[in-house]
Order: sequence, then structure tokens, then C-alpha cells
Amino acid sequence: MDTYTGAVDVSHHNSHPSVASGSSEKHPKGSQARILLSSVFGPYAQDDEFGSRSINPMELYHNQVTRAQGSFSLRMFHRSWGIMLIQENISAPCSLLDFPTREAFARELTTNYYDIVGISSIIVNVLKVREMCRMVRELSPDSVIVVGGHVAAIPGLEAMIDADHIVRGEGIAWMRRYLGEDEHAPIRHPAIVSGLQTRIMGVRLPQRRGGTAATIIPSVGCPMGCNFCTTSAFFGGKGKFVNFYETGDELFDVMCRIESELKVNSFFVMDENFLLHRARAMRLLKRMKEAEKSWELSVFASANAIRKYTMLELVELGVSWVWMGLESPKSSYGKLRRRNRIGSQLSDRLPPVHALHAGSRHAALPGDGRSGSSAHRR
Ligand code: B12
Ligand code: SF4
Repeated sequence: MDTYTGAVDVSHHNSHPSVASGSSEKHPKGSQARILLSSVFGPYAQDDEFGSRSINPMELYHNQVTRAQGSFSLRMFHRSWGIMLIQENISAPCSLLDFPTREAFARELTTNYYDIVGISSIIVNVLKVREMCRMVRELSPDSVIVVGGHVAAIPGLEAMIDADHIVRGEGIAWMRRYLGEDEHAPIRHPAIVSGLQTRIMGVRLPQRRGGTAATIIPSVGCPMGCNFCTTSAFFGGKGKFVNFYETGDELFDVMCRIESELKVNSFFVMDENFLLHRARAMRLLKRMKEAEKSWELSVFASANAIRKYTMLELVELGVSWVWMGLESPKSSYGKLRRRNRIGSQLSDRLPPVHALHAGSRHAALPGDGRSGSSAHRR
């Protein structure tokens, strides 16, 4: 596994915090340390001291993809996959709280002792992270606090929150190193159902086993390094990314395991630009054909990456859903002048099979007057 991880070490016991890049410090208990990983507390999308209705909503469809559909919008939740991956890839005893309330977080800290409390967050939830650090110091003062996820990209974060370690970039390798475990060990992929509690107009859709795609995370980051791209920058920027599965064979094996564990045949592939890695995708296709797998893949991909494939290859790979961001017409990127050309080339190729649709195009079509998909712009 290639790794990119920068760490800022902040000692709260020291009036002159030491800030360093790349941590070699290890927890004294190593793999015996008891760990709690948590996402930020709810309720979300509230106008309160920790955020607001507009800056920290917590639903992909209702707040982004189908936001214009109002009460007809599709609603569902997604687990916090970053900490699920970390939990699965360390041998230390580790509990995970996803979407806790503040009360549940406090209860966990006081009913069980944890040597390490890891908090995962994105930038908009920084005030919740600050509050959670404060709570850990008060309720479990001997715990080491580790903060990771995109929130770590905030410059000067170490002065805004009271944490011991702020981890920038990939977290599995960092946590393994911190526990004295093998950071290069193969990545075990948890079996993740991609969305939960789907409902529309207040009516819950049945949660049939195998009825919802499984999430697969082949890599984090994107080597294209577009200058506005936060996910690419966070995992090293241009030319860099972190591959969890280098080859189509490895990916195929993981997908077969998850297919049988979750009884799924569709996968939500959470790679920033899955089709960019053509050799891996083509090897996966070969293995799928040999094993007569008729899988369905939902992918994120840039227009240039899609153009590397023939229509037949895309159909055989089972690519049935493509999420492709378009920059806002109001942005000044030169490449937008070529957009209509690329767009029409793609449109010429995509509609005949009725298999693909560009997920966020309806949120950012030229002339719709809006600024595009605010978060998932690719
Ligand atoms: C799934 C997802 C969601 C889900 C989140 C569900 C949840 N439980 O949190 C939903 C759809 C609800 C969502 C909503 C939003 N999201 Co979102 N989302 C994603 C997405 C597509 C995937 C995240 C993921 O799982 N990646 C794969 C995992 C493995 O990576 P990871 O989470 O980064 O974790 C790794 C490291 O960061 C690190 N790490 C993470 N946590 C921790 C903790 C510790 C202790 C350590 C040591 C390390 C560590 O280790 C992990 C393994 O390497 C990303 C884009 C992306 N491709 O990453 C955007 C992204 C995270 N979302 C983003 C945004 C802006 C939002 C919204 C504000 C959008 C909106 N306007 O509605 C909301 C806000 C939600 C909220 N209140 O928190 C931005 C964040 C930008 C930033 N710089 O902070 C991203 C990066 C998209 C983008 N490119 O703009 N999102
Ligand atoms: S915008 Fe898309 S293509 Fe550009 S770096 Fe980000 S994920 Fe890669």
C-alpha cells in the first residue's frame, strides 16, 4: 500500500506545543490500547452553537442530489466509512460510535475507559470536534485524543481544538504505526451496506438483504490534482493517492467476499476517479467475465477517464451510474470553454444504452444558475 500521511503532534501538557510532520510516536500500550472511534455528534443541520441548517446537513440525496425535489426528495443515511476502515484494520480492541448524540458520547466515555479516543470529521463540523475534545478532557482526562479526516486540513487547527494528534491524510497506516502494528499489512475491507433507512415522503423503503449496493473503497485521493480539489489535496495532491487495492485481482477477491457476505450484486465504488485506473478496471473486467459475474457498479469518474473506455467495456463492467461533477459556469476555469464539446461527445455515447447518467449534472448544468454540487464537485 502506498501511503501518504502527515501528522501534527500537539502536546496539550506542554505550553509550547510541538508541531511536527510525520509522527513516529507510539502509544505505550501498543495493540493493547483500548480505542474509541467516533463521528461527530448529532443532531445535524441545526442552527445552534455548533453549526447551522445550511452548513452541516447529513444526507447525500436530500441535501445535495435531489435537493431541488423538496418533499419528493429521496432520503437516506450513510455510515462513516473512514473510521469503519480503521477499526477493521487494527488489532487493538476498538469500539465505534456512529452519529452519537452528545449524551451517548459522554455515556460511552464514562462507562468504559479508553486509552485513545479518535474523532473523525470534515471541515464544517470543526466546532463539534472542539466540543468533543473538551468533553474527553473533562470526562476521560487520561485518554489520548486523535483527530482525523478532512477537518485536519484546516490550517492552524492545533490552536483551535485541544487534541494530542491531528492526522492529515490516510488514517489506517497512521493508526497502525501509532499502535506499533504493521502499516503495510493488507487492507481488510469491511462489508458495508452503502445506504441506510431509505425513505421517500415519510415512507420507509423495505431494507431487503442484498437490496442495497455495498460500498467498496479501492483508494483514497486522486492523482489528477485539480487545483480546487480538496480530496486530492488531502491525500497528497497531484501525482499522489493511496491505493488500498493495487490490482484488479485484489479488488475482485474483495468484491467476491462482500458479494457473498451481503448477498449483493451491486457496488457503490467510492473511489475518487475509479475509471482513471484503467489497467485495474480492465483486469477486474477480465476476472468478472471468467467468473460470469454480472455486477453493477456505481462509480465516480471524470469525463477524460470515461473517454478511455469503449461503450462495450463500460457496459460489460456493469457501470450503470456515473457521478460526474461539472464546475459552475460562474467559475473561471479555461477548461469550461471545452465543456460543451466534451459534454456532447459523452452524451453521444451515453444515452443509447440508457445505462448511465451523470449523477450531479442536474445539479450543475450550464445555465441553471446554481453553483453546482457544492460538495462533490469533480
Ligand atoms: C460519504 C460522504 C458523505 C456522507 C457522510 C456520511 C457520514 N457518516 O459522515 C454524506 C453523504 C452524508 C456526506 C455529507 C456531507 N459531505 Co461528504 N463526502 C462523502 C465522501 C463522498 C466519501 C467519504 C469517505 O468515506 N471516503 C472514504 C474514506 C475511507 O475516506 P475518509 O473518510 O477521508 O477517511 C480516511 C482519512 O480521512 C482518515 N480519517 C478519517 N477519519 C479519521 C479519524 C481518525 C481518528 C484518524 C486517525 C484518521 C481518520 O483515515 C481514513 C482512511 O484513510 C467524501 C468524498 C471522498 N471521496 O472522500 C465527501 C466529503 C467528505 N464530503 C464533504 C462535504 C462538504 C459534505 C457536506 C457538507 C455536503 C453538503 N453540503 O451537504 C455534508 C456534511 C455532512 C456532515 N454534517 O458531516 C467534503 C468535505 C470537504 C472538506 N474539506 O471538509 C468531501 C471531501 C467531498 C468534497 N470533495 O468536497 N458526505
Ligand atoms: S476534481 Fe476529480 S479529477 Fe480533479 S483531482 Fe479531484 S477527483 Fe481528481
